[in-house]
Amino acid sequence: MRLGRLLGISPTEVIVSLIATTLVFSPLAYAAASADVTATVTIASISLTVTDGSVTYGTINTSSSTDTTTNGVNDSQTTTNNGNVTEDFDIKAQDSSNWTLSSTAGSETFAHKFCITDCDTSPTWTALTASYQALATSVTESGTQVFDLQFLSPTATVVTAEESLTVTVLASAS
Ligand SMILES: [Ca+2]
Repeated sequence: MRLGRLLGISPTEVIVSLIATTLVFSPLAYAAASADVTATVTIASISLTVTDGSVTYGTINTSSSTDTTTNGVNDSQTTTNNGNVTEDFDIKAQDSSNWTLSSTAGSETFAHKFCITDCDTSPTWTALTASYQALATSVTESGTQVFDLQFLSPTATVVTAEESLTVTVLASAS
C-alpha cells in the first residue's frame, strides 16, 4: 500500500498494467518466425552409347560365319546408359542394301545374331530381326551391357563389294 500511494496508484492497478504490457508484446515474438522448403527437380534424360560402334568382319566365304568374340574378330560392343534414369535396351537389325535379313542364311540372304552371356566360351546366339528384342533390362545410370554379334554369310551371292550391315540399339525408360 505504501508503494501504491507513492506512485499514486493502488496495487491492483499495478498488476493490471503488467498484464497489459505482456499482451501488447507477445504477438511480436511470433511474427518473426518462418521456414522455407527447397524443392528440386530433374528432367528425365534417356540416352545411350554403343562403343566402339563399329565392327569389321573382313572378307569371308559364302555359307560361312564370323563373330565379334575372341574366337572371331574380338570386337565385343558395349552399350552404356548415359541418361539419368534406369533404362531398358532393345536391339534390332535390318536388310542390307543387297541382302535380306533372316534367321538363317540363304541365297542373297544373311543372318545376324547377338549374344550376351558366355559369348567367348559357350555362346547362345539369338537371330536379330527387324523388330526390337530385349538386350538388357533395368540398366541403372552409367550401367553397361556387353554383347557380341555373329554374321552368317549368304549361301550364294553376286555381291563381292563390301556390304554394310546395320544393328540398332534402342534405350527406353525402364
Ligand atoms: Ca570395333
